[in-house]
Amino acid sequence: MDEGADKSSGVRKAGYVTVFGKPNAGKSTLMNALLNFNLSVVNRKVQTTRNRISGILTEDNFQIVFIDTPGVLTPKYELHRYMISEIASSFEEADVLLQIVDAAAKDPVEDIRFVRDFFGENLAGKPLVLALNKCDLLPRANLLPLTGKIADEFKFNEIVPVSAAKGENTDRLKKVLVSFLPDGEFFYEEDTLTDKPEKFFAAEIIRDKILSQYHDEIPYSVFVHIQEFSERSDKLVYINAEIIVERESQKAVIIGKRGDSLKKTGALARKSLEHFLGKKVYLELFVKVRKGWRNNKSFVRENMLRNSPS
Ligand SMILES: Nc1nc2c(ncn2[C@@H]2O[C@H](COP(=O)(O)OP(=O)(O)OP(=O)(O)O)[C@@H](O)[C@H]2O)c(=O)[nH]1
Ligand SMILES: [Mg+2]
Repeated sequence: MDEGADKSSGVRKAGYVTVFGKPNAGKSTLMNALLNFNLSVVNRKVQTTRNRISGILTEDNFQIVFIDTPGVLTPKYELHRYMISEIASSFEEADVLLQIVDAAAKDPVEDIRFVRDFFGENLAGKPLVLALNKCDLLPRANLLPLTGKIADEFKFNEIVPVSAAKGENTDRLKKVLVSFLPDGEFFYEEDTLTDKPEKFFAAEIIRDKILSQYHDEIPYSVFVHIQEFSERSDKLVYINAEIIVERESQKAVIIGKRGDSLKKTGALARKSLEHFLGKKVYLELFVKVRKGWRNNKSFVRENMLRNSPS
């Protein structure tokens, strides 16, 4: 098998790889591991990723444009329908499909089936690779029987066991993906990491702090809108963001007594933003209520797209 691009011939390979699977399977962790950069937000909670997010990996003779996607779920809200449409559109542009499953989940075979059935025909006609993730949590003796069972039930071009969190076997996965890339010129400059603007990641980083700080409905009910993102100098960025929630009671929780909770969110977010942007950040946060926004089609379409062009 031809593994990787042939250096001596100078032939370049380039293509899009869509990473998809159930919520919390480790899609964002895996993309970050392959990029060697924490680009996409990772969180213990499900439904962390809501948009498709490109992460570009360029090495000597190949360029992979990874598309991290939201977890596949039965949609209950307009927001979910938007998330599903993001996954579907990233299948269209994909050259290789990379399904990922949590190997340590209760029933990984059922999880694979759920996603395969959900998209059916959309998955046909392209190389389909399975990353069997979280192998660090799986007793060694269980790996072979599980791989065998999956290979019996489904058609995959390759099944690669990995631990995205520990970076185990991700080099092997990368080689497999490169072997399926078409020959072609690079899409982006070699030092490009993503096609999403910094402003998008700023909103994600702020939302991540809220996901980690709160439980129940709040993580799912929060939308972060960046009102202003301006470089005040080459060392300082000013960010003004609105945290939008669905109910007054959620607003009160996010603000907290004397604004303590919001201050904590702000301090944590500022630290991560400074790390991500490599600059000092002056951050202002405001909390607003937009009743039931998750089920408001025009709000979802308008704001998800406005936050996340491309
Ligand atoms: N032990 C272990 N944990 C992992 C591994 N990969 C991811 N995780 C953890 O699984 C959780 C979910 O990871 P994410 O990368 O956010 O999962 P996702 O599939 O992008 O989730 P959504 O965006 O919500 O669909 C996080 O707590 C990760 O740290 C792994 O290989 N081993
Ligand atoms: Mg994710």
